[in-house]
Amino acid sequence: MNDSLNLYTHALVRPPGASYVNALAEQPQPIDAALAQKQHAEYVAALRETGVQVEVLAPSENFPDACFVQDPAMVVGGLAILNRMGAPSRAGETDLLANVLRARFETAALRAPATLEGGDVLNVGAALFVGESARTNRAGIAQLRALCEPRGIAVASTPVGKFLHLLTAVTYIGQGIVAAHQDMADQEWLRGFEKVIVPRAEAYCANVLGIGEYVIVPSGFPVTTAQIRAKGFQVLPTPLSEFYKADGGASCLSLLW
Ligand code: CIR
Repeated sequence: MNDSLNLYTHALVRPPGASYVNALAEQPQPIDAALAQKQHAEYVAALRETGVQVEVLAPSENFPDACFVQDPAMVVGGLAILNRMGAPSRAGETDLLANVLRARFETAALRAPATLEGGDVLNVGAALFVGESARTNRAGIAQLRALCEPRGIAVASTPVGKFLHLLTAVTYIGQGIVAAHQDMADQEWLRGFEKVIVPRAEAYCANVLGIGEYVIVPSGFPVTTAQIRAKGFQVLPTPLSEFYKADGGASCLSLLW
């Protein structure tokens, strides 16, 4: 089993704009855009505390969900992959990131009929586990596999069931340890991992962001936070209530490499 840390050095982020109040949400509730912007700034401060270099992109008013930069593109094995979003309202977000990534990386774009969002990709270093979800289809997973396997990165897939994305329910915090929602933790494909089991009452805290020895977690989830701390990680609790309202968590707000 892989026991490495998530050794990222760079993060791209995009603060929410005023249009963020119209973000997609499974159970919509009023969003405070100004508070979301303040929380995003605190999140950027937490990212900087981990030591990564953070590039802050301009907010997008045309795409209310564009702060969730994890979804439209990702960097794997030195290749920037331009995803094809499963949510129609988010389709244009990939183009917003394409030039930023083309300036730095070789790029490859997924093609129709593929759909794949970065929130469905659990990166554990030498392998990716990809969720088959309402946003990510089999063609997307097959195209991702064709790009990754020649680069020595294995791609396995798993259904995400009731969750929006795979990372809604399970995230890799490093050293062979995942944070896994209690309803996901028994899955066969997670057998080789040590687990922080996230109780249903703290479900939002299954989506955490491990960077080196640090883990950014949403504030307000003491049971999960204590378990992660007990594994020896430096925990950075960060208020994310306004992102919770739009089904986005700590990992969704960064595109890392
Ligand atoms: C959406 O429904 O697409 C956004 N409101 C939330 C995206 C969260 N992203 C993620 O889990 N990677």
